[in-house]
Amino acid sequence: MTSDIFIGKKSTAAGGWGALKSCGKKLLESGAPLTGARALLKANQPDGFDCPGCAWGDPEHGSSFEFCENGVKAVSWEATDKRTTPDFFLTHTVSELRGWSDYALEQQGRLTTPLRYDAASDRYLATSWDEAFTEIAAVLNALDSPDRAEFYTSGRASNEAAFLYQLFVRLYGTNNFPDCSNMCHEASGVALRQSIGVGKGTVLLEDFEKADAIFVIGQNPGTNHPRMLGDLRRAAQRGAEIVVFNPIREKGLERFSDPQDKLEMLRGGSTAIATHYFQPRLGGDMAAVRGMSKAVFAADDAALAAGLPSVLDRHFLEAHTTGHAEYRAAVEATSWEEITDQSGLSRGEIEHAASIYLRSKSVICTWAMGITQHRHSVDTIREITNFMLLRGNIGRPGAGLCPVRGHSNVQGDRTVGINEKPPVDLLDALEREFGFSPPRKNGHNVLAAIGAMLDGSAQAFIALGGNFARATPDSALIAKALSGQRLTVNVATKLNHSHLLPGQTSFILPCLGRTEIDRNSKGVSQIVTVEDSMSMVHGSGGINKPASPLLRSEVAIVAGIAAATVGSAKVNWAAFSDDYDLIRDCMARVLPGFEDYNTRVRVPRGFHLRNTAAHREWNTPAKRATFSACSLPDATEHQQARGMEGAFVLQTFRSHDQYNTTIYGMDDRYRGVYGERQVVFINPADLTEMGRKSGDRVDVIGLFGDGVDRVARDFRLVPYDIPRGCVAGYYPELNVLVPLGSAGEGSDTPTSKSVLVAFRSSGP
Ligand SMILES: Nc1nc2c(c(=O)[nH]1)N[C@H]1C(S)=C(S)[C@@H](COP(=O)(O)OP(=O)(O)OC[C@H]3O[C@@H](n4cnc5c(=O)[nH]c(N)nc54)[C@H](O)[C@@H]3O)O[C@H]1N2
Ligand SMILES: Nc1nc2c(c(=O)[nH]1)N[C@H]1C(S)=C(S)[C@@H](COP(=O)(O)OP(=O)(O)OC[C@H]3O[C@@H](n4cnc5c(=O)[nH]c(N)nc54)[C@H](O)[C@@H]3O)O[C@H]1N2
Ligand SMILES: [Mo]
Repeated sequence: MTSDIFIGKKSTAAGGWGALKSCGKKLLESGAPLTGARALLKANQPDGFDCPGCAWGDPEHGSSFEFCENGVKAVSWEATDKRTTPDFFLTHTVSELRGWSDYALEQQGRLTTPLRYDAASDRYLATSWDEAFTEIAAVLNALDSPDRAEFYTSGRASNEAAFLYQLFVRLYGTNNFPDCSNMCHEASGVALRQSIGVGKGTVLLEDFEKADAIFVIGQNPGTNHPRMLGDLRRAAQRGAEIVVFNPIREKGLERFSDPQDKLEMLRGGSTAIATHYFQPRLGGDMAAVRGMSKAVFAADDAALAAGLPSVLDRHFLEAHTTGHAEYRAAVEATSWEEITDQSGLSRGEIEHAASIYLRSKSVICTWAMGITQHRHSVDTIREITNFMLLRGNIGRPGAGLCPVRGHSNVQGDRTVGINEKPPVDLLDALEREFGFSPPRKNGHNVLAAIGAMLDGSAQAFIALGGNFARATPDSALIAKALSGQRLTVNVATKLNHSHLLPGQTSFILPCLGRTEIDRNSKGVSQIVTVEDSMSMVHGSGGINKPASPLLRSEVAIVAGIAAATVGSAKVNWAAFSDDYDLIRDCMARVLPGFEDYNTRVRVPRGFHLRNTAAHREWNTPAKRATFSACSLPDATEHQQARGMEGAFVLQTFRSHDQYNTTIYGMDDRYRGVYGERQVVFINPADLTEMGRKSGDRVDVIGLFGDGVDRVARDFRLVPYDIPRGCVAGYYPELNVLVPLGSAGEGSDTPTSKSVLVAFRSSGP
């Protein structure tokens, strides 16, 4: 890697020719351009598969296909011709592979064969499915309590696989369901349930066609939800105001050329997305939103004093909410000094943002990880909800709350029962349908599971997808936790670092991806189902030939482990795995809103799961939308950093060339960084003040103050448009700095967007 070309030209607009060029390149690199291209035409189309890229909704009247550069990467990543065969494992020991990068491991291609770890040779060796299932069952059944096993889920698993998985685990006897959503949108679910009685967003895709203003807070859709840019672009073109809150100026939020718009592409044109761009400090959004509410209340006072109508939706507040007066008192008790210091925005900026809210009849607010991965995320999301309630912006067309989910089926997995705190109704329904007593005690989330693995109380770890070792905080401790297990099992499509920390008995079980044809014993191809961010549930059927004849579907693998472990007296696992319609028939009886499931997922675009709040029915204890009246956090990390010599607050985010822990390439085109991931974005004035310059190499040191040494070595400083005192760099390389002990209050989500750090020169 040459040392002086890593910062290059930033793209002038997201999408456009750069995106098309990148797509062609990805398809060619995948080694399967035809499979890839054919697959793309079927992504997010009624008779194709659900794109494994993100959870954004699909349009009602789609164009010939929903183009998306990062969808192309996700599809070609899976459709690659490369294979990680048993021969590969004969040539490389596990210790050697631990020294490889995330990128190099997944570059080896698709896993082809069930593998078992052989400690004597330190290698993974080919094994049979039967041996794997028998051994896994033997270890699970030898544990002295089912609560000693942890069952992780990553949000790509289909509804059918996830439903069978939770059924198996509950029959086995535990609710230990650490789930990727614990590290993702957990705070959204918790906060929304408290405020509006349902832990999901209230909008549909068509609401984006009707909104007068869309507030996009703490989210980078140009990279992580590119199809959302199309909806934002159409909204901007018809005059809706797009108001962005993001500490970093993200290219994808500024301008977008839609590769589906031939004229725009020919003219090299692009559409401005953000009409207003505010750059709060990290963790400053709750203060910013409170400031906007303060401005709204002031505008209301002024209107009433002038004999004009109230600017609040007083009828809605009266008929549908509780706690409004207490909230108003809390807002009035918060000074502008506190608000501006914590948000990092001026009073003028906040009042300007509030004026947009006030002149817009219908407002949508969307958010993602910039909001959910802080200590006070639950309070922040409740504050956003407060703000939206003031003018009745929930439960009518063109308005509402939209937490934009991450993994393509993370919302569905929760809906069908992957939940360490299961609702009583679900357990009762399982009991009725399958005739057993599910465990009633709450189980472990991600952080509790890690704690149990570290203190030895958990002894088995099974992962339905994902990359637990790299996605979680404090990477070094996680390595210890996983390798100390009696059993580790990873159901996966590609090799990753989690597989290289084997417990005493360890298996890698290779599965079909979503793009692949899944045939049953009669040769009939089966579909699975998924739920998107807008609660649309629809079918997904693969079209590519499986990467290896030995692969099994996630459903079949779960059924195999289950049959061997808990037997088939209560559940006919073999029948389920041979006919997913039978699983869906059970789901229809167990899950509310899933009636006629098999019929309704087969219509184009599927069906919508009814959202009570969207109909202004409030499932809260007060049976009303409930304001929260808490105070701002005492000191966010950026405020703490000010009192500490050389301290900064770091957020860990995604480059344009990665899918979580999967690294597609070394570039971050929209941010102008090429061929390098070990970078830290920093304000130029901070750089100068430290006596350093662009490209300097530094070690980043954690300042959590719990006595644990945390260092990320050899990172390069990149001057960037980011507030002073705030820095940013990529996940998962920086996860070594995220402390296990720092978690969201009420959500228990690692605080990946507010980590206290300092810099020192790196060694030679
Ligand atoms: N191509 C691609 N698509 C993906 C993924 C991927 O890795 N690659 N991951 C999927 C998953 S699982 C998820 S959860 C989503 C993630 O989607 P995002 O939430 O967009 O992901 P991040 O890259 O973490 O980006 C966080 C954004 O929030 C901003 N931010 C950080 N802290 C703050 C803050 O305190 N306040 C505000 N206002 N903004 C802040 C950052 O500057 C950044 O723009 O994307 C999903 N889709
Ligand atoms: N510091 C920091 N940490 C974070 C975050 C952050 O922003 N900053 N974000 C958090 C978030 S939002 C999330 S969602 C988590 C993600 O955590 P995970 O979901 O655990 O991680 P992924 O990187 O998505 O998992 C990638 C692996 O999944 C496997 N895989 C891919 N497709 C399939 C499939 O179809 N089936 C199966 N069985 N396996 C498959 C492949 O083997 C691949 O290596 O990370 C969290 N960690
Ligand atoms: Mo996520």
